[in-house]
Amino acid sequence: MANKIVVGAQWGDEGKGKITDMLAKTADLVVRYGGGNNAGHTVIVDGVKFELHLIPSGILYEDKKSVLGGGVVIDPQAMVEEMEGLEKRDISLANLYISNTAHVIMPYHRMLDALEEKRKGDSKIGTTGKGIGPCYTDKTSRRGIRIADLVDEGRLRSKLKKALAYHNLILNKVYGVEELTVDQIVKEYKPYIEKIRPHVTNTSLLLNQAHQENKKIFFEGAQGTLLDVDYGTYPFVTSSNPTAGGVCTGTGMGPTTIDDVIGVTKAYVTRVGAGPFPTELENEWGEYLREKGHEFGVTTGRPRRCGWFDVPILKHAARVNGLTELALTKIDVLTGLEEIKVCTAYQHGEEIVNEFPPYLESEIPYQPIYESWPGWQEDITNCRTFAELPENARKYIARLEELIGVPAKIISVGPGRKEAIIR
Ligand code: 2SA
Ligand code: GDP
Ligand code: MG
Repeated sequence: MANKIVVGAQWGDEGKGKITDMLAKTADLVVRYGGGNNAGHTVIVDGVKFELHLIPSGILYEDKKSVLGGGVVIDPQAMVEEMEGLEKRDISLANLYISNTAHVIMPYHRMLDALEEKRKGDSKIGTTGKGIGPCYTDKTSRRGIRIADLVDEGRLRSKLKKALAYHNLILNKVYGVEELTVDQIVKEYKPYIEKIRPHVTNTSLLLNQAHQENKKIFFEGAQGTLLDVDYGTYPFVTSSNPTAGGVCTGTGMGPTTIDDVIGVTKAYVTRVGAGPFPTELENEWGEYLREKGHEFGVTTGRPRRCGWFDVPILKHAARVNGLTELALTKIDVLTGLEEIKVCTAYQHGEEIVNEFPPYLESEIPYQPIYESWPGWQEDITNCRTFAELPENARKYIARLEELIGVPAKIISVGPGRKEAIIR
């Protein structure tokens, strides 16, 4: 019984939701291990679209357990809105489990996210504004409030009092904003707490017991490798570890319990938010990919920046995640192009750089070195075997596999659950 991680190999939005949903059919549990409602995972089942933010994509299967691990940060209001939205669409929440050690996003986290971005001006990160960074900051500063505290009013009040002693100073003295009170927050969160309470449990225990019983567990990554706080384009990153390493700390499962790591990558690259992006196309080709690929944020609606495929990024992702296979998505978006470019290395002044540099901010730009491949004109969305793909699409995929050194075992040719080639 193989336990698998589905991890974003680029800057997020690679199609992790779709791939998780597709593979979840064979899993018993689907688990989120990091991030929060900054994520937006799209799943299309029989033409019906679901946009998930906090709840694992496995929720769309009634018989799978959906688990939010301790590494996730949970905004109670967003959580309840998502739960109610699913219930309205007749999706059962009976198999939803929430870790008692996950940290809670408080109103002051959302406020600080917005205030800090505004203060940074031109050097802002371009966050989703959901309070993710300030919540993880409180976690590591040992000021955080966890789900186990949230569901115990006495503990919640005492922890809030301590947290507000700090945050009101910042809100009031630094930003000139009115102070928050414990009563105000408790009153606001009370209805959400009651809805969440029945789902709260020790998810590390639940997962390890499931593993002992040979159940199959899928870990659904949020964001992507280059948004990882350690292995991404720091400081233009999120505040968690979306990489495979985050699974262990984010779920309480040991590394020896994991068998496969699937790196999800688009056949081109997108990024939403600020920060370096060597292959970005700020021209009609970038516009073409954005329009044809519908590249707009699922959580914020922001237009995504688009560019050509970047091999050094994928080699980096293969290394830091220990990828065993690739899921190559949105290859259908490239249909119709005469020429497709692939960045194989960067020119940095006089130097040729073959590996993704840990520090991209430089006076001297990293200029992509491209090789060009001829495109194809045939519609590929109905292809279900590799052999059915046009010759130029097969050559493009084979070249990417050769350059990255990891096989593309899943090739997604459309957004729907069935639109894929499995090799
Ligand atoms: P944050 O809010 O603190 O995590 O933002 C920090 C950086 O992380 C990026 N980030 C994302 N990038 C891609 N997709 C994400 N989810 C949404 C989606 C994004 C949206 O699925 O489309 O709707 O805009 C996501 N979440 C965080 C963010 O852009 C910052 O660069
Ligand atoms: P995630 O955050 O990694 O789950 O990805 P998002 O849902 O944010 O963005 C991926 C988008 O691409 C969604 O709109 C998906 O429905 C869509 N998508 C996924 N795979 C494919 C594919 O192979 N082809 C096309 N055309 N769209 C896809
Ligand atoms: Mg997304």
